[in-house]
Formats: sequence, structure tokens, C-alpha cells
Amino acid sequence: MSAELIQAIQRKQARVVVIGLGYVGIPVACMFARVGFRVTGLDVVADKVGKINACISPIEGKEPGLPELIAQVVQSGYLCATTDPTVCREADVVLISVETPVDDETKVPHYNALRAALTSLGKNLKRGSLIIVESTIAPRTMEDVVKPTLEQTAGMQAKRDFYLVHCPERVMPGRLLLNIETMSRVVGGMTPEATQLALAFYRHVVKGDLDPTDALTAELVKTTENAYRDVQIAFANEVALVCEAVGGDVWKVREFVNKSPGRYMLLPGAGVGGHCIPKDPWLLIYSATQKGVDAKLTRVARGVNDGMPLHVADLVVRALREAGKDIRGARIAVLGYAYLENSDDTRNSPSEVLLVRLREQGAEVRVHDPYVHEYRGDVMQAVKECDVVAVMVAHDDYKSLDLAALKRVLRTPILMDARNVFDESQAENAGLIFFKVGQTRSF
Ligand code: SAJ
Repeated sequence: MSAELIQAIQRKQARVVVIGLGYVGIPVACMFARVGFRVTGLDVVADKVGKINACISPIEGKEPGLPELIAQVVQSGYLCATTDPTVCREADVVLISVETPVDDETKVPHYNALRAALTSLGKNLKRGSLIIVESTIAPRTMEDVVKPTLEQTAGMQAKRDFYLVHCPERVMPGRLLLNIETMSRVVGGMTPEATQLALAFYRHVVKGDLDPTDALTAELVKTTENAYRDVQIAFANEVALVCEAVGGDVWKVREFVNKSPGRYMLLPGAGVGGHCIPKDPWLLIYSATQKGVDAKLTRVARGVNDGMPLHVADLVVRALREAGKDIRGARIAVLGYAYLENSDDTRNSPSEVLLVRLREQGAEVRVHDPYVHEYRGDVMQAVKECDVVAVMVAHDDYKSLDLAALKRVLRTPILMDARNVFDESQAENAGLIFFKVGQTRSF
């Protein structure tokens, strides 16, 4: 292993470049700058680069401590940003944290951003440097995409001329800095030497466990941990559908099931959104499909979860019919557009699927969300004269809704609860026709 590089890392003299200044790259660049590394953020979007150099966080939403940290490390000169990839020529450690989306239709990962980052890095690769991919990637991507792309563009050999590692990120919006500092990380080197170098590097910043392994295992861990969560949520949703069909109440069932040792049923609801849970299972499925194996449970679970906002739409239609109304011309208020409670992040929002479905059937739909800029405002104004209020996100703001006031302003008093926010007796005492995902109503 390169004694010079390990020493430079241990002494924090190694020059660091972070490629991709998003919700992963920006906090990680700041954290290494904060402990004393000279870090350069590299991105193709000049606006992001300009904001960082002006001490402004390009990340929307509440990220405790991040805006202040950006200002601190930029003003102290430990972090700067650029669009110029030739900065990699001086880099001893390069982190790659670009997006790795899957195609909406085919669900095949398209690595456009990753390949572009690898190509521009390869043209400026410093011999003997450590390259760490933090982006979430399908198993075998390090071997089949990252390594050959760098070798071909740099005219070098991975095992001989540079070190390659996959250390998948475990960030969550709203807790970016805290997660990087506290969560354990798998550190998967293409060689044991590469792993050792990366462990020395992350030890400066990560207080959680650093678990050394190989690159393939690291790829499998990250995609599996999120596929695991998606399957668990899908099971809860399937039990909700069964309970609705047979006359049960999934919330009572879940409460008692979870008293059984070793059980922890997750929460059924309006669907699964966000930047990672709906996507990462497809990365795992893709790598299995490439080798002729169908990861059918993981794939079917995706279908169950994607079906939940459509199920809410069906419940809305049936509720209106029970009240003698047609979906065509009905006025529906959708409360919550973010993918998660008390967040402004709208990526893969289940509410978007609901909106499209309701409008396709001729309904007029209004949206409210206290965290999403275009949908802010007075919630009672948003629901005024509507026939259905569909609560799709369990924002704290909705838990204190005055149900009697809601009844007074609705044209038809239907409340559809897709996130177990309300108690049925409360709603019915307020004179509302109440529906909850996972509970039966006599249709
Ligand atoms: N959801 C349910 N039922 C549940 C849990 C979540 O329907 O029981 C829905 C949420 O409403 C949301 C989606 O699933 O629409 C995702 O929610 P999430 O709680 O999984 O939050 P994410 O997407 O921010 O997931 C992140 C992931 N973290 C990383 O990728 C580093 C995930 O691995 C974590 O388990 C999760 O945060 C967490 O535990 O908070």
C-alpha cells in the first residue's frame, strides 16, 4: 500500500475532490473540510458551484447545521467549488456522489452522470490516488462499469496505478450531517489495500462503525438494506388490503402482531416515495436479472407499494359513490404532497400518482402541503367546498385539524385518511364520513 498516501491521509494533507454536489456530496465535502482537509467540490452545474463559493447552501429544506458549516469552511478556505475537472490532477482522494437513477419505464439503471464523472476523472486521474464511489449502485457496477471506465480513460490499471473503493452513503434528508457522523458504513475496496486507505480516510469523520469488506459486498449491502425496507412496507400494505377485504382493522392487527416476539410490522399507508426506497430495489433486481435470476419477491413488493396511491384513488371513488356522488366533477382536496411527514422533499411523491388518477377520472383536485412551496396556504381555505379530503402525508400540521370546522366547510363531508392520522370515533363524532386505509367500511 502507498506509504505516502496513507501518511498524507493520516496527516490530513491529502488533497480531496468531491464530484457531485448534491445532498450527499455537499455535506461530505464540508465534513472533511471541517476536520482540516483541503477539499474542492466539483460539479457540472455552475449555479451550485457559485452558491457554495458564496457560502449559500444549494440544498432546500431544513438541514440542521449545514448552512453554517458551508459558510465556515468556505470562509476559512478549506472548501471551494469549481466546474473544472482538471482539479482532479492534484487530488489524492476523490469521492464520487452523483445521481444513479433508474429508467421510469424499464427500471434499468442509467449511469449517465456516473459515466460522465468517471470519464472526466479518468482524463485527469492522479497516479496512486484513492477513488471512492459513494453513490448507490447495482451490485457488480464497480467491476463492470467503474473500473473499466477509469482504466480506459486514464490508461492505467486499477490494482496497480490507483485504489478503488465503494462506500455507499447512508444519508437521510433532514439529518445529512448527523447521519454522516453517526451511522455505520461498509467500506468495500476492490483490493484490501484500497479498503485500508479508505478506512484511514473515513476515520477522521465517521464515529459509527466502519465495516471493512469487498466492493461487491458493499454494493449488495446498500441495495439490500433498502430493498428489505421496501418489502417490509409492502407486506404491511398487503395486510391492509386483506383487512379491508375481510372486514378487519389493520391498525389493531399490527398492534397485536407486534407484541409477538420477533415481529415488527411496518406502517401501511398511501405508498412509498423518496429518493432511495423506490429506486434501490430496482438496482438489486437489475443485477440479478443480468445473471438470469428473477428477484421476484423484491419486484412484486415494488408493485404492491406503487399500487397504494391508486388504491386510495379507488377508495375515494367508492366513498363518493356511497354518498351518492360521481367522481366526475367531484372536488377533492389532497393534503400532503411531500414523500415524508414534516419534509419538503417531493421526489417520487405518492400524492402525484393520486392526483393524476383522480384527474383522469374527471375530478377537480386541490393540493395542500405546509412544507412544499407551491402548495402552502390556509388548509381550511384549500378544503372549502370540497367533497373529499384525502390525507396522504402525516405532517404534524394535519394532526391538529379541527374536524368539526372541516365538516362545516366541506360540500360533502368525506375524510379519507391514508396515513393513520385520525381516530375514527373523533371523525365520526364530528359528523364526517370517515375512511382509513386498512380499515373496512360498508361499501
Ligand atoms: N413508509 C411507509 N411505511 C413505513 C415506512 C415508510 O409507507 O413503515 C413510506 C414513507 O411514507 C415514505 C417512504 O416509505 O414515503 C420512505 O420512507 P423512509 O422512512 O424509508 O424514509 P427515506 O426514504 O428517507 O429512507 C431513508 C433510507 N436511508 C438511507 O437510504 C440512508 C432508509 O434506508 C432508512 O431506513 C430510512 O431513511 C429511515 O429509517 O429513516
